[in-house]
Amino acid sequence: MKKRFLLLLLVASPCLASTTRHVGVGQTYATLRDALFDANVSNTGDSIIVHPGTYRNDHGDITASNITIKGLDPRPVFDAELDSTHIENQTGIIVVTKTALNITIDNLEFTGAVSETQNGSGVRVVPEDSPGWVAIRNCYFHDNQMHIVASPDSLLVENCELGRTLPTYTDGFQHCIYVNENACRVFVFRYNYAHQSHNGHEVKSRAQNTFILYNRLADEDETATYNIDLPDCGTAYIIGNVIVQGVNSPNVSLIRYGAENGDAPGRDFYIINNTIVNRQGIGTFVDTDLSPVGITGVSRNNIFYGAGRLYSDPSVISSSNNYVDTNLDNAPGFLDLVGDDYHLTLASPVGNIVDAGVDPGTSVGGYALAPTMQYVYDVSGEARPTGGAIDIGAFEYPIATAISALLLSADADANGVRLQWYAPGDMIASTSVYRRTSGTDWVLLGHPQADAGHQITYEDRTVVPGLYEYRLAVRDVFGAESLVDTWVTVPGGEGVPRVTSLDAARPNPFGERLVLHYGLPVSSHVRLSVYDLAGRRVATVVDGVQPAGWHSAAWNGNDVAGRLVASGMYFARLEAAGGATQVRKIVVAR
Ligand SMILES: [Ca+2]
Ligand SMILES: [Ca+2]
Repeated sequence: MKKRFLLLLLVASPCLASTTRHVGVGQTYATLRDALFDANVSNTGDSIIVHPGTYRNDHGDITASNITIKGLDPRPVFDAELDSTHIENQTGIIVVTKTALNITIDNLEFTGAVSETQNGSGVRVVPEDSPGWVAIRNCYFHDNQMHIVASPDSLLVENCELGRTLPTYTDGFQHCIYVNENACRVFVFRYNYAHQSHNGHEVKSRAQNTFILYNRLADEDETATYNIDLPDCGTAYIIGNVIVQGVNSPNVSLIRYGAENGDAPGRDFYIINNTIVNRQGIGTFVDTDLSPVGITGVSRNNIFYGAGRLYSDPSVISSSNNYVDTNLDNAPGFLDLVGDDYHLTLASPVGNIVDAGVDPGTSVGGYALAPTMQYVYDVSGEARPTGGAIDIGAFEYPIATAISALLLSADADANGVRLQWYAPGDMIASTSVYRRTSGTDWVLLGHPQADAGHQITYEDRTVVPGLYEYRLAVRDVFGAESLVDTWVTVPGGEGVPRVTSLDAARPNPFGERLVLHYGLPVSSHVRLSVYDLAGRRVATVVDGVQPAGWHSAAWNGNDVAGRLVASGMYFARLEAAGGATQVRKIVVAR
């Protein structure tokens, strides 16, 4: 008995290992359908790698659990070719059935899904009261009748674009995503760009708990009805989104809660730190008409931009610290209204939007409502920067990624000065070059443009021999500024000064580091020292033979023993050949 049992174990164990199956031209499987068939039969939690390419009329059901389908870049395209015979059972290109738990679909494009029932979907998760989860990430859906119809126990959709949905022959309601049963306990939708739903909603959810976090939901030119529809009530978190109602929306509400019944158990919703834009000029931002009694809403730290009623029933909503601008006059100082980019800028009012938010507190269920992330165009997210108090709206100002310019080179000869900087990024709004001397204030010289390699070059031919400081100021589109300062010595005609000279110290007073510039007409032994008011030498900065020309040397404020000297007045003294001596006053201030 023992022996036979061991043998069985040996035979059975290799089959328990999960298999990685490759789909594509020249791979083991030509179609996803065939790979799924084998993965379903082996039922060992397989991974299916889809190689780049366009897969026409290739669709399949997932019946086994723990399956991962991942596309390699560039993202593979599944095209159902707008043919209703190309979709199994009139449902979706990928169908997750009731027996398939814990499924991941990653980095695929879905298009052309149509069916006679008008619910042809990119991904369909058959609604069933079973305990599994489904994760859909990094996918691109467009030109399907529906993009995602799904009600697993838990559903995560992140970093996806859900574009235009298709008109149907009855001109039905075609949603970007529809969580169609309240058997779904948790639905998380984050870092997505859902737009142009034809007659439908960008997000429709009957889930018990819906989390719509850090997305962009925009009607654009389509006839989308609601940006967000939560017909069964439930607990809903709408945090950090850009929500835009377009001019062609036939139903002039943006967020709709409880329109049908109260089948989902929760009765509370939270609208926090969104930027909500109404291009219609009429309508209702948050519509709770027809909702059952006992609902409560919280609305905080939102920007409501455009005319319209804020709430159909203000009595059910606790509303505070929202910014309302009905005029479409860009009083909030948005970055790019045409491009639907509602980042704040230097023009955004401090105290009304910037630093004007409040801690939104927690939900009835104890969920912290303050945004921790923010949306990144088009399908990403990032940690929300912290700058003073929280700002109102979906974005914190300024963004964390201000342009940082670097000096590449500074060359000077008798003809002038040539400076080159590097300023990475595509968000440069302006560049300015300034110049000053020790005795003059900044003078604007010009606005050189960055070249394609992000390099900025400026030549100054208006200088006479001497010492100059140049400043490059790069301002980004958010109003943040990066400064690069540099000192340049312009030599005389021979490149050699006529007399021994020690320029005024800079900066002066100084705290950490002082730069002394001096010129030698001939090669000589040089001693550059620092003395206190009592005439004691406290430091020797230079002591050696140096060639003719312009030189600079730095003093870090340490005495001969390496200790920081006390604040106060000192003298720099330059001694060179022929008894030439120059003295300059220094002030140390720490
Ligand atoms: Ca609407
Ligand atoms: Ca702030």
